[in-house]
Amino acid sequence: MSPDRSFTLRLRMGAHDAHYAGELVDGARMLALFGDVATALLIEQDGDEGLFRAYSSVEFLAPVRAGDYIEAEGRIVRVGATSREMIFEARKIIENVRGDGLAASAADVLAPSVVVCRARGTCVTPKPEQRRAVAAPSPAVLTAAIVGAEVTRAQTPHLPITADELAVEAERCAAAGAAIIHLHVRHPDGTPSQQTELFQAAIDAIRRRADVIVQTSTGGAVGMSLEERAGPLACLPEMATLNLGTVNFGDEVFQNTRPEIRAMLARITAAGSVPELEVYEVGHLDEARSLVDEGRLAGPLHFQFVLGIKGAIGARPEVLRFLVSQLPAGATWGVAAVGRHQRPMTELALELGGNARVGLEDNVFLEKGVLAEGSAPQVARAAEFAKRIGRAVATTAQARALLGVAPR
Ligand code: KMH
Ligand code: ZN
Repeated sequence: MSPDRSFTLRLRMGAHDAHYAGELVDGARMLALFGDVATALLIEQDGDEGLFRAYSSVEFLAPVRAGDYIEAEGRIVRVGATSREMIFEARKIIENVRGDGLAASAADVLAPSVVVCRARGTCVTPKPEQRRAVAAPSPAVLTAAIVGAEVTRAQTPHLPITADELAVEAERCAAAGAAIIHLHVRHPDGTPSQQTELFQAAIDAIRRRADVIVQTSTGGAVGMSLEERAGPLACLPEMATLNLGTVNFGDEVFQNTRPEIRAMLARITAAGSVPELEVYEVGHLDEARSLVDEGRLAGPLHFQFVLGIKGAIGARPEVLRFLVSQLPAGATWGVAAVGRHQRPMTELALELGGNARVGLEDNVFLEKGVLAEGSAPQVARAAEFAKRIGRAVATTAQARALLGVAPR
């Protein structure tokens, strides 16, 4: 079973489940549901029911009463030789409405659903009982967005600006586990630029220090023309971003009209660059499908879910899960979440089998109130997390193979 598959049970809590006063269902009932979910996951994974060994955390977050419908979902997040670590979530999707003047049968569908319990635990399938070979999870591709277009030296003194500074930071990030450097450049005064010459100088400086995939931005900064934004493509970068739609970007508008998207894609293709498809809203996935249907884009498709930009889609676990559920078959994906969302979304993406982008472009902090000393410490933390959950960190060569970037 791939680490991005889940199993879900939906059932109604009956009067016989209500154990406490006020028709309250005991928390242990949720754990019994997780036990059945875990068993199904183990059967899919190993062809055996396995055994539940331990919960490492359980949180009860909202009451469950007789008459409620519960949806219990689990997924395997780490596969060891015999251990299978899992995460679980139980949600209330329908509840009876109790109130004066209401019929006893009154009930509501809850939208959004209410999370009633979350847990993490480990199951074991002894070797002799395992009836299938365990497929190794794919290595995690880490991207470092080391500068961006918006962050200023006033916000963080650790922002690299010159070609040499960008190259030193790229080398540190590569050593920490990054296979891709998402690159913007700046004029000497720190203002954003899409000039070919500045990109070429930065790419050359990076190449002298590190073997990484350089992915140039074609987003540039809000307000730049299409022509200006295409500047780095003259450097024939290995990868380039393709922004799939117009969104509010804070108080500004990041414009990517449909004709502009098509014109930029044509230039990316002409440069021989592999596009990374930047998704800021759900409909952008449909735009990618249109580009495939129109014969402008061919697989393997690689998506980046950019979450938490003010005015666009939020950085929440259920949002990420939904976006992943809408991916075209065979696509690879990553998450770039901004600000305080960077760490939790990175970790969820890695648990769901995806990839992640960190770096000062999206978040200048390492911890609350503690500036990151460059992007490398954020990369190192993501790499440590990936290894802790049993995923290797992709080398640059592995990332090229996974993303369809020609070997250098
Ligand atoms: N600076 C943002 C307006 C990209 O690199 O392609 C757009 C951006 C996306 O950074
Ligand atoms: Zn960018």
